[in-house]
This record gives sequence, structure tokens and C-alpha cells, in this order.
Amino acid sequence: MDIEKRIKEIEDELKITKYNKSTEKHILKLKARLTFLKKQLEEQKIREKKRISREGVKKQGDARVSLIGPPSVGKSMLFNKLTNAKSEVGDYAFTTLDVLPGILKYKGAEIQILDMPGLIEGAAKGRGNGREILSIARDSDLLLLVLDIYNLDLDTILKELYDFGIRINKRKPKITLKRTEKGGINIASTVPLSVDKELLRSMAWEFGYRNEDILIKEDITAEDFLDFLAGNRVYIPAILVINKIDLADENIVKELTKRFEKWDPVFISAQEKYGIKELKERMFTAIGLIRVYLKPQSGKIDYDAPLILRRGDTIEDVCNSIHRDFVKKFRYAMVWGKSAKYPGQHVGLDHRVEDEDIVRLVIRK
Ligand SMILES: Nc1nc2c(ncn2[C@@H]2O[C@H](COP(=O)(O)OP(=O)(O)OP(=O)(O)O)[C@@H](O)[C@H]2O)c(=O)[nH]1
Ligand SMILES: [Mg+2]
Repeated sequence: MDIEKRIKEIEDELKITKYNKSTEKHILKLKARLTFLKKQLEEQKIREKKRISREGVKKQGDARVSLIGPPSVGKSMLFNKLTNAKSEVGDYAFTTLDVLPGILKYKGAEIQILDMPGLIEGAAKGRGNGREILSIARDSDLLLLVLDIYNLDLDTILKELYDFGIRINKRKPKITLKRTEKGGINIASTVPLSVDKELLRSMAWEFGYRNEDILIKEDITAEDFLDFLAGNRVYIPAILVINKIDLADENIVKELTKRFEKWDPVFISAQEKYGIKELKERMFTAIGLIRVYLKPQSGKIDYDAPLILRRGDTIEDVCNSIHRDFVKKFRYAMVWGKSAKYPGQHVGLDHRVEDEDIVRLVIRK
């Protein structure tokens, strides 16, 4: 008989067995067997070399968010509360074995959420389909690092992400490199550096460089420089989410707030739908999504259908998100809202828009 069925049977038996002196030993035995079977199931699932294909997870919507965390912390339950899709929830590790996409609609944006199998120690080396999970994580606009009050092992998750070249809540270091004919490796910087330039030079040498000008435009660590040399690092924002808060008292929340201070975690109960609203808002901001409303020549603004753009986007991006001919026909734009100096300001293609701006595009006929 398969393990999952045996687990179910024991759980059913435990449910109907009343606890008293005569059943005490039997119950303990059942619990021991249950624990053993769950552990076996866990190992079996890790061993099963079920390949996760990337075909099932085509990019969709305005952004992609991946749920990353250890097994059983409630990723799937959270996924079910965030999206229109349904993922299996179970009280044993590795309930989720595949990557499952769903869509969250929020403030007019469509955000693709990916439910993932649990990430375990050794993932970056391939344990538990880790490399497949991490390569999808690499290709995300935001990571939700999900823990629960029983499993707060953030370090393992961070280490696996790091080992796979994923840098969290960091910008790409501002360094440029130019190959030269001769003259060796030159390291220059526009700001004072707290790391020894000679060290950086020898690192570049070890990396195989011989004649290049390297210009560093901000203070960096040797680690940052290594990332620059390696080149294949990705820089992704992440939000720490701590689940199952329905089972915690106030003191635990206080303690965890302090312990994870620099993360400013979002405390949620996926089961009780607590904290989900705040989480959605934090996601929207962390991805850098903004809404722009178009003001048509005649008629009303459709506030239910904003253009979804990214922080830093310009009027040119507004044009391109409507039609690629718009830039060619562009004369000027009028802007109302946070980015406008005064209501209806006339601006050009390079003007940066902000969240909830209203834009009218004036184009040549
Ligand atoms: N009390 C409580 N239990 C929860 C909550 N969220 C999830 N659970 C329970 O935690 C267990 C694991 O939930 P899943 O959603 O399957 O966890 P997962 O992280 O997807 O697990 P894997 O797919 O195995 O990695 C289930 O028994 C859920 O009922 C919560 O907010 N509160
Ligand atoms: Mg799951």
C-alpha cells in the first residue's frame, strides 16, 4: 500500500480513537508510526526525480512573483488565498511537487504568482528539484520568502538563493568595464572605496582579465566585485512573510518583529486570511508597479483600466504600451498628478510618470 494511504488511515484512526488509560499506548504507537511514515514520505518525495518543466509556467501578466520557503509553511494555502487557482494543501512536507501558476488581480494589475515545492538545504546543488525551483525564482520580479512560526530558518533559504546567484534586496553594483589594447588592469573609482584596489585588481587578474579599464561608481565590497566579475547574478526584491500567526500570541509577534527587524516582515495567517491585504499592497510597491490613467480626447477616464507600468517609466513607455506607432506620431503629452509640476503640464517623451498620474497623449494625425 502506498505511504500516503497509510498515513491517511492512521490519521483517521487517531481521530476516532478516544484517549484514555487503555488506549494510551496504542495512540502513542500510532503517532510514532505516523511520524515515521511522514518522514518516509518526505524522503520518497525528495528522491522522486520528477522533473519540473518550465513549459507549464509561461510568463503571464504584468509581473511574476514566486513563493519560496521551506516545506509545509503554508505556501500553497497562501497561493490559494492570493490567486484564482487552486493548489493542494497538506500537513506533510512536499505536498506541492510542481510549479503552479495563478493570477492575482490587484489595482488593475495582473500579477502571476507561482506556487513552488519547498526549498530545502542543498537545493542549489539539485536536492529536491532545487535547481529547477531556483531557476524559476531567478526569473521573477519579486520573491515572497515564506516561513511560519514553527520554521524560521531563513538562513538556509538565503544561502540556497545566494549559492544560485540570486541577490536579494540589492541593486546591481555600479561598475563598468572597458577592454583596452594594452596597459594592464586599471581600477578607478568616482567615490572613495573602503576595499583595497590592489585586491580588486588581483581578483580581476585571477578571473582572466589582462587589459581593461574598470570604473567603480559606488562604494562596494569585495563580494560585490566578485558578483560583477561573475556577471550572471540577478538582483531581485524580496518580502519576508511569516505565516500561521493565528497560532502565535502577541509576545511571539513582538519577538519576531525584533529578530527580523531589517526585513520588516509581513505577519499573516493564510488560513484566517489575516494580513493578506497588507501583503498585496507591499507586493505592488516592492515590484515597483505604478498605474497611469489615460485621458481620452473626449469621454471619461476609465479608472478601472489603468496602464500598468514600472517605477521609473516615462511617457515613451506609456506610448509603447499602447501602440508602437505612438512614439513616431507623438507631439506632446499633458500630465496631471504626482509627476506634474502643475495640472496639465506639457511634457515630452522622457518625462517620468508616477503612480496614479493621468496622461493625455497628443499625437499627429
Ligand atoms: N494554523 C494555520 N495552519 C496553516 C496556515 N497556513 C497553512 N496551514 C497548514 O499548514 C500545512 C501546510 O500547508 P501547505 O499550504 O500545504 O504548505 P506548503 O508550504 O505549500 O507545503 P509544501 O507544498 O509541502 O512545501 C497544512 O496543514 C495547512 O492547513 C495558517 O495560516 N494557519
Ligand atoms: Mg505546497
